[in-house]
Amino acid sequence: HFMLKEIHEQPDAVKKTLMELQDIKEMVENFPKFNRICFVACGTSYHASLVGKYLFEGLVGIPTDVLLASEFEFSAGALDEKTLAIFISQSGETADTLRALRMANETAQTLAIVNVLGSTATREADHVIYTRAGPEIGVAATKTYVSQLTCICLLALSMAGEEKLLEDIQHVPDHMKLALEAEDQIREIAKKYKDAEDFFFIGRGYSYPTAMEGALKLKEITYIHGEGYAAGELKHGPLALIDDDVPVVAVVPPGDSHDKTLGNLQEVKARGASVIALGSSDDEVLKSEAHEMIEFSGELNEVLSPIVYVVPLQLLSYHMSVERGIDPDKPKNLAKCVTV
Ligand code: F1P
Repeated sequence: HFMLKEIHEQPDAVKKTLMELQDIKEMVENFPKFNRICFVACGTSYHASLVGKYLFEGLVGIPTDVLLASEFEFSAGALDEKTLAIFISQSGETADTLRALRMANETAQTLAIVNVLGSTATREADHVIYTRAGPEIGVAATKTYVSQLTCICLLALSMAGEEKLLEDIQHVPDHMKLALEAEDQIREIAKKYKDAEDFFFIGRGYSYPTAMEGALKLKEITYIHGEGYAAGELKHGPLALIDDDVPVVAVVPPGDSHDKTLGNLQEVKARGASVIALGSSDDEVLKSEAHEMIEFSGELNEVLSPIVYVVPLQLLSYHMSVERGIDPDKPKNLAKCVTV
């Protein structure tokens, strides 16, 4: 399958994206002082944008909105020349994204982060960064997502002058290779849970968009209902849906969000849920709480963790899709590029 091939190409895709660093630094040097960032995107590209909000508000200190392109005309508010509107799109041809880009071009500075060379968004935006993941054939986005995340990190870290994290990000492809080694374990997990009708994916902070992307991948190629939820929101209603038939995938890297997510994990376990946890191989407490534990190096900074932690979630959906007799390269009702 193209999808599996592209999942395995991800360390190389990120390596290519990392080569954009010098160009991004030069672009940033010539930027005026922006007082607002506004990300606009659809689908998987929207989840990459959500990570951007944590980076720009947490590290650069610029107020940042993230808008679904289809909602842009209703909720963008006032954009002016001090706003940088960032359009994230694999194809650069998604109709909703292009419509929003054209509206933003009237007032704001626009930047398109796109994979397909010469696509419409790259011709119409004021600034362009290419993700350089190579052509993506799989309908469900995988390697272009991690390349988008890498681009957004390079941009935010350059604007924030975070030199240490810019060094750390060079090691991300190695962390991704290690994550891919969990494939046999993930195939077994996929076999075990393939008949579940509902899944929850939970995380906090940088891991919340990862939870949403895990749920979207599941919906796209297995047709199983998956909810991506901020772990702290569970107690505001959705806990009522958790019982022993609902597996909960918990994204729990070491860092600021760790202890609180662990608390939420205990809440879902108390309702009988099976917990599939993603966390550090040093995390003995998490291991003792989880029914299944997918392990990562503890050295990885939480800020960079979204690029790596999504990998086993893509593999999980892929293998569940195959186990259910579905062709993950031909998902029903999903086109590679949505031009309407
Ligand atoms: C956005 C998107 C993809 C998804 C599918 C449909 O596309 O939602 O994330 O995988 O292909 O379109 P794009 O604007 O990033 O090209």
